[in-house]
Amino acid sequence: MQSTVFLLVLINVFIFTGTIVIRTDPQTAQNDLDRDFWNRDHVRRKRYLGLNKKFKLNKRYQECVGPGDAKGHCKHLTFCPIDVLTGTRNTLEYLCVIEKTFVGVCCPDDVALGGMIGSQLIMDLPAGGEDYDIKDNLTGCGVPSEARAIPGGVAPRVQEWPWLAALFRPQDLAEGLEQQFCGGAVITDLHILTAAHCLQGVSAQEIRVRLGEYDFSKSNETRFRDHAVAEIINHEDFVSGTYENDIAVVKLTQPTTFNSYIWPICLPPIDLNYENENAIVAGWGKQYFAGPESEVLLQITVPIWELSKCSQSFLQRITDSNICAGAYEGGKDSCQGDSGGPLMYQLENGRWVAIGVVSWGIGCGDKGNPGIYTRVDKFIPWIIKNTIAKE
Ligand code: 4AZ
Repeated sequence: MQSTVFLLVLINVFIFTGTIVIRTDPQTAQNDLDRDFWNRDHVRRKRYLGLNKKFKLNKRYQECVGPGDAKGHCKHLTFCPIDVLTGTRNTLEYLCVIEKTFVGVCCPDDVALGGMIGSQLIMDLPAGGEDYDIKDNLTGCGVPSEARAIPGGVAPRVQEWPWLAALFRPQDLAEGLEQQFCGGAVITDLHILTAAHCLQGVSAQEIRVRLGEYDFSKSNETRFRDHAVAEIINHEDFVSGTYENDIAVVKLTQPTTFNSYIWPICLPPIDLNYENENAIVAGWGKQYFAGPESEVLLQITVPIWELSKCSQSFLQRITDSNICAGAYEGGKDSCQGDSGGPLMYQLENGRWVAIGVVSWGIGCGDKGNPGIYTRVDKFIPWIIKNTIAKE
């Protein structure tokens, strides 16, 4: 993370090199009201976050045989792109029961994947359609912990980034080498969104994912959790020469538990235009090109460039699957080690969405060279296929 101003204040709100890094007192989460909140069913037991009681996941349940003897899975009717029940003689044959609660239909697999469009796909995720409901702001993805605090409870005073994940090699930590090699973003309790270039030639066994971390130098902080990795899923069309399709999912061996320090970010709505808007990037990466990494999570606000201006600035190909962001005057940018971390944008309803994944750049913070990010909304079908549709 690179920026230009210098250390100013250090009273629970830390300002590092122009990067405002905000930290909450761990004790604020310990009060009774907070505990009561975290113990409620919707927080502790839900794997994916639905924001209201009627929430249905666009998920494949048990295997079944659909119309035309096609292999399929039981799904909620609304998420099956063809109406299985019309034009079918024996309608009852294709009904199925979902988790002893709902009646679903046996949706043929090829239709369910090939035919899905953005708005249907997005329903699969914590960020799904109804989930953007502004009225229901106590639960769900992308809500910073201060907004999740219950009325009357002691809210953490400052914002933090509970979806920030750090990818590291345990061996490196033991040897006191740089603490982490890439960032990532929690999108479900089992899945971390990151960059494919971070994981080239890396095996699941050799890395861990640290969640809930803030300051690597403080080993007595108990809020972080280290997770082993079950699977690394790199985008199959990632091109190492050009960094096209620089996106990956890391699947944890065990689901994490959401709390004040670990919480998922939303995936973005499809096709929003972010040009000339501000976003925030956060990470433990280098503070300037070839400089030291930061032990403390840093963040910086960066304007999003018009794509046409951005592609004029680079000889390399910038596509509409990229977002470019960085201060026009230079000095504010992501840097080595921030890769894989999210470019975060706050929707009008207050939810944070991961609109980009830190991918590459020429140097860090150089005037005229913004940071290049993978544009997440272009990969929603891929993310779904490789996360919740896979289970
Ligand atoms: C890197 O090497 C890297 N300035 C990441 C981001 C940027 C440059 C390099 C953007 O991981």
